[in-house]
Amino acid sequence: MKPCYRKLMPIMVVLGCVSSAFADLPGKTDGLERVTQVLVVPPGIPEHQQAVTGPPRVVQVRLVVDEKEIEVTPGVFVQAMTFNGSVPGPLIVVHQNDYVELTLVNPEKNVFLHNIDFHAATGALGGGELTKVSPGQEVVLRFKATKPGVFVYHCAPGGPMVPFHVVSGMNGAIMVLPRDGLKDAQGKNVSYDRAYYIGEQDFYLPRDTHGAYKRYGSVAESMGETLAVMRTLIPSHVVFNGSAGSMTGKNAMKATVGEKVLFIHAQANRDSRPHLIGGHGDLVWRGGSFADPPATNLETWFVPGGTAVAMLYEFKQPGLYAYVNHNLIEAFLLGAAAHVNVAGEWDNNLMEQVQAPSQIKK
Ligand SMILES: [Cu+2]
Repeated sequence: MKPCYRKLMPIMVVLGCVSSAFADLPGKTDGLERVTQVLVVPPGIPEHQQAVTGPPRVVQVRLVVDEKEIEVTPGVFVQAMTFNGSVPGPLIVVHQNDYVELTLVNPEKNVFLHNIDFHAATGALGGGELTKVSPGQEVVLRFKATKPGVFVYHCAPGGPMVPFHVVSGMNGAIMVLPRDGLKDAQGKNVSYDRAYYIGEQDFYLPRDTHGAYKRYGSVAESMGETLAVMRTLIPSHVVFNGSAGSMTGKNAMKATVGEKVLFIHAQANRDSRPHLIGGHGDLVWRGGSFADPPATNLETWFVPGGTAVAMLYEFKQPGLYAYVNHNLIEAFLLGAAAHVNVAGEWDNNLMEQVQAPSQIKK
């Protein structure tokens, strides 16, 4: 078991702890160790241990709401609402029975009221009831992460604002690891060498009378026409990590033959069906639950809307893999596709081009 995979994930920004931003707050957690988790931009995941010993800890995180414009595809923009400026919001990683202590900040520059509903939390609409912050306010919520698994979080301010904020980008995920780490289908310990976090986002961008996507000056200005497109249930874009191409070409994920890679796939609003072209879901924690044995050797796995799911695959061949939503229209026409560049030695036993394309023999 690797205590920390800082060395294995050079592309993922890892920073030290900054404890001064958080106060020691009173409550049931008196006496527990408090740590600050530095959140990173997806597909990166925060520095963490895969298994821990000792008592639960209080993990302090900070999410700042940022209402900002994002370029979904070249020249096409959405007035997005985000946690910490990215779509999806950053992944939080804790262990079962740790306490998550979130500071949610809604800066004065924003227009809307926001909050957060953690599917990993118990009570008060996942915390949504206790975290409503108007522009210029901040709030602190503490919850105990009792269920192991990967879970969605999202903004849920009420009424039509719930889907509007979610499909404007206000969603993310939290991974609650079992304290002794992940287990395979036989109950044996299994670890990962890398992990990537993929947030799938459906956008509903209005068009003008010529069919071109409209660009708005603010979220408020875009709201009426966006809600009208949302009511059709037909997304204009389905993308990974906020924009088409955010994880392809030079932005591809990386791995090496022999590495076990954990893919955490979240979709807060709509069903998805990830598939690794040329690979498999060696272990798939269906519904995101780490309390149940993982399914094995799946070709495609299901992510019900409002769920995060974890899949682990050990790469066996080098080359370029496509990681897609296997609704292939959504993958190839709407944007839900990523790449994994895998280094290593080719294994002719697993696959070989026996004869190159040539003229048909008569
Ligand atoms: Cu919101």
